[in-house]
Amino acid sequence: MNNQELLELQKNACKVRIHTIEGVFNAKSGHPGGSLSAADVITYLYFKEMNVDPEKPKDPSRDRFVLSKGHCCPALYGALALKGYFSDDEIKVLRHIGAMLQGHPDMKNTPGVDMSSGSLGQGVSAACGMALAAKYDKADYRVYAMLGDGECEEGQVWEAAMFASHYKLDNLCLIVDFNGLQIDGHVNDVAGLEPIDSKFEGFGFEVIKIDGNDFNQIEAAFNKARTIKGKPTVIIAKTIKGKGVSYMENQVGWHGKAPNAEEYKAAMDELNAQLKALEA
Ligand SMILES: Cc1ncc(C[n+]2csc(CCOP(=O)(O)OP(=O)(O)O)c2C)c(N)n1
Ligand SMILES: [Mg+2]
Repeated sequence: MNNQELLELQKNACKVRIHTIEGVFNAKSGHPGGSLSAADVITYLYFKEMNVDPEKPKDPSRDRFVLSKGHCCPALYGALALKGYFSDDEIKVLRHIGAMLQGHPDMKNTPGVDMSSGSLGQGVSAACGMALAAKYDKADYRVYAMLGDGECEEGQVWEAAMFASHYKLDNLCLIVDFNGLQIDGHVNDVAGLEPIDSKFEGFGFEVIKIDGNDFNQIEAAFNKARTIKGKPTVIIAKTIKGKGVSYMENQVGWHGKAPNAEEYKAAMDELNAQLKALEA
């Protein structure tokens, strides 16, 4: 990608992070850490990779995205708002009673959300079903699903992985947001996944490992994934949990906690400074 494209993606990712903090602060609850780690990949999907149109959120030919780690919806909502699926005002009432944007994605009420999720492990199975449906329909849309590394401790993920390679779902691309942390601590201390690449290879996947906070690597990975035929692809995206808000980075305590007023100001000051530097 050229420098201008890179800059636009970086600005959008920064805006997605600002929406994330804004939403979680106003909700007084939610999951900032894994939303911030995933913001770059989600931004890339909506602003470069996927064939989607906010004017036609149900277009049968659109690419699909399933946020299997549904608790990280503040980043998804941020990207959808930025893309024009709904107004920014919705972000400010995230998780409020009666509001459209709830604590986990709801496909029935939120334009742009292709699958309800939040029960870890289930979204990836739904994504497999969507990819198989595309094969039956001879449709050429692609299906993307993002999982957490902690989520990969769920047995259902591996059942879905087996299914995806059995049915040669080369229209399916999984992304593991490998930030090293889950709810209770380090993934390695809870139930380690390594070597995750040979595990997925053993399950019949093409495996691509990248720095998931680097847009050039993200682009190369998605471009390669589109060339893989006869098997599904997984992108292992090494990321930093809390990325962009320095006091949240790599801190397990920011998995599922809202910042207080002082912390909110510090986070917004930092992200707004990043945005200003990109806009300069
Ligand atoms: C089936 C299920 N069990 C438990 C939870 C509670 N839970 C929410 S987030 C989380 C940890 C997820 O860690 P990870 O997948 O690494 O997410 P990230 O680091 O990206 O936030 C857990 C256990 C859940 N949502 N679903
Ligand atoms: Mg994690």
